[in-house]
Amino acid sequence: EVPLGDQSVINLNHSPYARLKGVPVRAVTIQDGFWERRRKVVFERSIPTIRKLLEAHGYIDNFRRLAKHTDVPRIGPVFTDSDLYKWIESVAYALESGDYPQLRAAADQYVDLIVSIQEPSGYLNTYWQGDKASQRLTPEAMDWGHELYCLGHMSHAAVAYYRATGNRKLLDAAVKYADFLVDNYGPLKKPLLAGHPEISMGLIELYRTTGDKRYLSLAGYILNGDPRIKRDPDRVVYTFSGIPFRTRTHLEGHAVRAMYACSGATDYYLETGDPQYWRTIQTLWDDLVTTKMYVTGGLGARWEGEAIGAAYELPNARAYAETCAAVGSYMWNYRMLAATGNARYSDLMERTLYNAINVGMSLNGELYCYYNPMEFAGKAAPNRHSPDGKVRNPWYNVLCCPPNIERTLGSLPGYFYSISKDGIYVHLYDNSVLRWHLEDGTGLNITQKTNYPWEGAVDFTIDPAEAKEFTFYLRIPAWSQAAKVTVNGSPVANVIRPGSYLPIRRKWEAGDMVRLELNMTPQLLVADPHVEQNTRRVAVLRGPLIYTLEQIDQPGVQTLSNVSLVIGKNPANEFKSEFRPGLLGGVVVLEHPGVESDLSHAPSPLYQRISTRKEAARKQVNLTFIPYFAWANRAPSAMRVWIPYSRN
Ligand code: FUB
Ligand code: ZN
Repeated sequence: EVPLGDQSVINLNHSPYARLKGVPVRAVTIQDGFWERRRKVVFERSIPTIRKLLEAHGYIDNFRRLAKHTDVPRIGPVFTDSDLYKWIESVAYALESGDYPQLRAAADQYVDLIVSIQEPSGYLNTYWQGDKASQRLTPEAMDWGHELYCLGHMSHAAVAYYRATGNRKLLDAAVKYADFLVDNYGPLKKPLLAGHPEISMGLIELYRTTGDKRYLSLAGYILNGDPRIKRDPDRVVYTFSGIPFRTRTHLEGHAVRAMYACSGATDYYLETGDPQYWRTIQTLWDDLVTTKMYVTGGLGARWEGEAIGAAYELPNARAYAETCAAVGSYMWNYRMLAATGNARYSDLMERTLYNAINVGMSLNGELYCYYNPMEFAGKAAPNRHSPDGKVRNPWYNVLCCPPNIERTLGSLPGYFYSISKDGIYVHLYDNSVLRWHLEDGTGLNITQKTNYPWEGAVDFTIDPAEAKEFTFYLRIPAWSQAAKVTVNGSPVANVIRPGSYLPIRRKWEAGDMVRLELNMTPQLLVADPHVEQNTRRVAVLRGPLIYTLEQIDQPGVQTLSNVSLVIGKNPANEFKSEFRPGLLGGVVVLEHPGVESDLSHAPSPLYQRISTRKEAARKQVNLTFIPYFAWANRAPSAMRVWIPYSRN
């Protein structure tokens, strides 16, 4: 049995540079509400169906063929082992929140299968064992072969499964594999290279779990790159590895790789306090939020190379915005939050979680987005993710995204609170009960009652085991102007600053009540003028949710792309918000007046003098916005996040 205190998503209990420590995933019970409904879908539909599909597509047989020494060919891309590892990690988190005997039995079996193919040396990888053994862990293979990437995911699964169940078979296997690397690779031995830098996060969590510092050193060595391996400059960009991490000045290359590298580097900082790492990480974070991020929190502008793209290159229809990149950003921001206690990171986590990650799984939990456009024409051309151009699909040969969503939503209770030296931080709002304790061991329960994110009021009951002075840090999201906070009915004396944690320090007694009221007035967002596609366009935000127009909700509109919003002096007040229980599982929709231009007249010249152009006829329309995460859950329909506007 792993001590409960060590069962957080990442165990920062002994991390010297972590200002905030996690709470165990098991310490928070999320109750019926927004996230519990999504998580039920994950546990009851998504995880079981992905298991069936992993079986049906032969990804588990890749292990069985080695276990049974058969000649059947290996199936799928080089990194399919990681899909099973992420699936096991998701099951581990499900087990932190409930009993899922079938999932547990299946995961136990898969763990036995996995460890059964481990070589005596410790090496374990279905692609590189057998006939390819002689080519593995060479600089060429490590560049694209995902050997270390798979070990990284194996480590996460192993640690999570060990924490959730006490079963350490997979952990022992991950340790054996890591030991093999430590014994044979590194500064004075053979060189290593991470073609996908997931490995550093995995090794550091292995260090946190075992206390073996060699894994931390190995992670640092990999983050530094080994100068003995000469790299093609393009690959240095694409893989976000192979040169010292601390020399990076901007985000570039493959978006998921960059986010995993930044997460691993922040883990390294949390353990070592290396100031050069900290400077680099901050520079890269600023680069993300000032020039390279979609309004949903997603990132990765380009289909080519699944790449981040240049500053302000944020196309709407062509957005790639892989779901995994959003998951990577969420993980990175959680680590930044732990290092600083700064609400700008938890604000971004919230934005990313509700929008860029949440959109990745359909409402029924069986279809997934790999790429996440901000605009959609109603149908897409066949593409590498879908032969019929569908945005949501049950299966992808490159299956990275679905289990990434599963493990994130599975582990969600672990992200609600953090413990600091002087009290407790609350990051996320939803119906829930925390049963944990302060740093000095004083028992503390906190209950949240809310209808968030549809309504902005959250009621907390604070129940310390004995009357105790400590600080309750309440996140005031940057999107909420004029938030109100009361304690036992009286307004707090502090100035309430959006985008910060409100520290409420007092002697708390059992039954104390805190009420947070956030301002849910819809807001219109504009983009930096350098984002050319969004010139004279607005996006709609209400609470943590980005909204969008789907053609299917606009009966009076002929063509969604001809629509614009007509905004007055105080645009926010012109929205009508309404909860529709029967729509998309129950969502607040926003209605706003707009116009549709009639551009259906006979073709006009491609170019003409402005004086000869006829103004298109315009008709008034009522526009209905739905939350972005819920789009593409009905019949195929055009969609738009950024809407042109005119002033009335
Ligand atoms: O390379 C492994 C995963 O597959 C990446 O993280 C995804 O972007 C996809 O390419
Ligand atoms: Zn992915």
